[in-house]
Amino acid sequence: MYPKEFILSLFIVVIDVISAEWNTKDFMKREHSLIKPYYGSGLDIPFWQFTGSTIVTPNYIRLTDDTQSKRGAIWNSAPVNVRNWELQVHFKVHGKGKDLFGDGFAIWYAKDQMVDGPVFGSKDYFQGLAVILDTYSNHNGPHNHQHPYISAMVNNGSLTYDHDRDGTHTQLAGCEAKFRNLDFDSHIAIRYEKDVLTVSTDIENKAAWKECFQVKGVRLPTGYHIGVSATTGDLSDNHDIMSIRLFELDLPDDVSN
Ligand SMILES: [Ca+2]
Repeated sequence: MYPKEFILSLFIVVIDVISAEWNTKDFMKREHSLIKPYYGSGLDIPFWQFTGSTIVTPNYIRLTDDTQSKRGAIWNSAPVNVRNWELQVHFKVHGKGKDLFGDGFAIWYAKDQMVDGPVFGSKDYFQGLAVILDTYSNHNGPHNHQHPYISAMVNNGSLTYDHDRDGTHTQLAGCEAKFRNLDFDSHIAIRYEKDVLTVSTDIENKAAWKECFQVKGVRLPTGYHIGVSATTGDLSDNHDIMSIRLFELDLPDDVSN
């Protein structure tokens, strides 16, 4: 007969293995992740650079505060050489505006980093992927979706992001998502697996991912950079990032004999 403690600890180990299964298959890449405490031993954040209005606090990184005409960004200095990945961003968009607020932020997987510009704080005619969390509708005509709105755009450097149309003519897909001024944590996951792009949110306080959209046949090279940028204009909001985690996906089919 086993002592009670042993059985209990065995039970806990089994529970741990089940709950940790996701983490043991997919590996968080420390050099592409940004988690607390942000600072290393010195004054630099290892692997990350920031620009513009960005400030780093112990608990969050504020890309813009709730004032007009700000641009801020944070970029991962290490190029991503992982073929299949999932990027999870814990964020908070909040401000005093009840009906008028903006402009939003963008999560990047792009060739150029640290280049200031008009697309939610980063450069236009970019090369790579932008997942845009747009809080303000610039569109004056009849609208087919509400804001806040999440969309994805892939660019080879030839396309411009058209704010007047909220990027609708260049987007791959999108979904409405009420992610602003929430009292609980909000997360977005961008999964890029075998040329399939899936964007999901966890913004309903359910600790579960809900698919926003999925697009097949998305071709992205390796070696680009992860970044997040935000902007305010006439309207404003705080755009805060709590964490960024990049996981390398361990796909069974990748194992070749
Ligand atoms: Ca907009």
